[in-house]
Amino acid sequence: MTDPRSVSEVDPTVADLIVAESNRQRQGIQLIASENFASRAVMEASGSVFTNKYAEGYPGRRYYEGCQVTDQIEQLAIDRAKELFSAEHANVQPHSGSQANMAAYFAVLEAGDTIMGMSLDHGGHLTHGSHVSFSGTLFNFLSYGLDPETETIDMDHVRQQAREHSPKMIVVGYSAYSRHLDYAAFREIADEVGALMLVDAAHFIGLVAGKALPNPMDFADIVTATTHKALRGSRGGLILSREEYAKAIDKAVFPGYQGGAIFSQIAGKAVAFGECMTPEYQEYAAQIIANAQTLAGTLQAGGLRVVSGGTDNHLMLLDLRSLDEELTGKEAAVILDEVGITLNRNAIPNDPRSPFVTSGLRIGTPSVTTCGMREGEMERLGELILRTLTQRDEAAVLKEVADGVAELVAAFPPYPADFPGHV
Ligand code: DSN
Repeated sequence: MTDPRSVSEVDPTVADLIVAESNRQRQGIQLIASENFASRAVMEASGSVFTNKYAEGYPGRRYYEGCQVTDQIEQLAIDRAKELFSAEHANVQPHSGSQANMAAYFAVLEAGDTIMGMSLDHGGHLTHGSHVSFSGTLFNFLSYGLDPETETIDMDHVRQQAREHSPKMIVVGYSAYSRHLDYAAFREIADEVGALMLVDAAHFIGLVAGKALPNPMDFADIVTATTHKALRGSRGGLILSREEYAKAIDKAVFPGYQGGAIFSQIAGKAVAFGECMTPEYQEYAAQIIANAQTLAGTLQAGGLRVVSGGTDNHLMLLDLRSLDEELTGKEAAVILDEVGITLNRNAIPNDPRSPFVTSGLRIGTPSVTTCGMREGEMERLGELILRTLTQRDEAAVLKEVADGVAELVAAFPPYPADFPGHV
């Protein structure tokens, strides 16, 4: 029999670290745009006995025996994903968003092919062609970005570049862009030049699931995503596609780029997809955007420039130079973390500073919305952020802000006090 003792009995060092992390998450305001608080049901499923099962292949076509139940959990996750996103095909095995992108690219392209994607420093993702990622070294990626005046995606440049270079694929999606994506225009350009259209919806797939944003599957050939951001599931990736790409995608995920899938995470994905089908989740998704818009408006009213002029989704990018030319993203993020507001520094478009320092901050509202915060709390939070940044040398002010943060988190905890892992 396996050791039946709990982690605190077997390994107090690890148990203490779990408690410390639980306390860190609960005792601060979590504003990292790619994070969330998963439900107890998601965590139970992703920490379940499915972690013990090896199963390469797909339901009904495995290379191992004993997959009767594993097949059911994977098929359930697939069926729910297809229903949720009106997709002809779903692959729930990718271990991460980056691996979902890698498998999707290699399912339909060859190394060296030309792809277009949004540049990392204008809000794209590492896997959209950055030279430090496999994407930029294995493919000929061409970048598009924002119009300097409007700070929205320069669709004229996208069209012109596509006509000039005839890419085989156009990648649409972001990790730090706050405006709507014009899927219809991207589709038209892709069709004109004979390119495939892939939407990397990792950041906003939860808002799509909650019907708060349009469904990219209505336009794209392939949609890649993660399941642990606004979607609030277990950690991992997802690929949705039209049926004609199904076989190639499945083959690229396994055996192309992964071995056995992680069935405990797939069980967590299945639970999360089920949660996303409820009216409560739809309300939650709409509230994420309402909260982001209120927070952005409060920060703008306080003199902080929001890149692109506002937000249509769950995130915003702040240009700190509008408050203080000397204030870097790194310094601002550290000071805010010290008063209990956790977010990440982020390059702003054409940032003169290095990616490690930056002139910007990125803020997202999925986690605070899970905690039940609404517009009133966003106004309060915006004031706390502004006070911290503008009066960062005044210890008494920072103490008041920390007290304000403590009041907010006490009123809006992510989990009940008796939640497993808490003490
Ligand atoms: N780049 C991560 C983020 O947006 O935080 C997600 O891959």
